[in-house]
Amino acid sequence: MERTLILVKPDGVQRNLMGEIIGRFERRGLKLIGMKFMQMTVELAEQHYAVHKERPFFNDLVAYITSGPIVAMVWEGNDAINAARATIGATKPVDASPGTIRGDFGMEIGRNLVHGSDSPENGVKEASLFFSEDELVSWNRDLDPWIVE
Ligand code: IDP
Ligand code: MG
Repeated sequence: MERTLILVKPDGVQRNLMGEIIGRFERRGLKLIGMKFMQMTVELAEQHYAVHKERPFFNDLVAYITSGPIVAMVWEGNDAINAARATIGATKPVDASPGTIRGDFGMEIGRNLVHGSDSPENGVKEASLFFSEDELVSWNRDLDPWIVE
């Protein structure tokens, strides 16, 4: 079972797309195990995006992700990483397929609405950066036999 950290970035919140974006993961069949509405600090943003520290866009990225509140979530499932990234679409919204979140709602790479972890290891690591283990909920979903074989 994989975990992925999903963020509705500040543009998603400001554009009233929270429900729309969350609904896509929910309808896909991923299982929500943690959620919070929060303001990221610069410290957390720098930790979360540490791999991009040397990139020219790093400062803009930190400014963007801390520019307003976000929704942080952990979703669980078999192949949760790939499923979530397919639902999110390509990093550059103009290259993202219609039907994906970025392909349906985005225009620019610096306003691409949503974050999803890129590997199972990073899913676990990023989830623990935003959530303590006791903030994650283990629960039985009655629909599971209709979603998971
Ligand atoms: P991802 O979000 O699809 O995993 P990454 O390459 O991990 O994409 O980049 C992290 C975030 O950094 C992107 O979602 C985007 O917000 C921002 N970003 C990536 N490349 C650029 C760029 O060339 N210019 C501005 N922002 C960028
Ligand atoms: Mg990434």
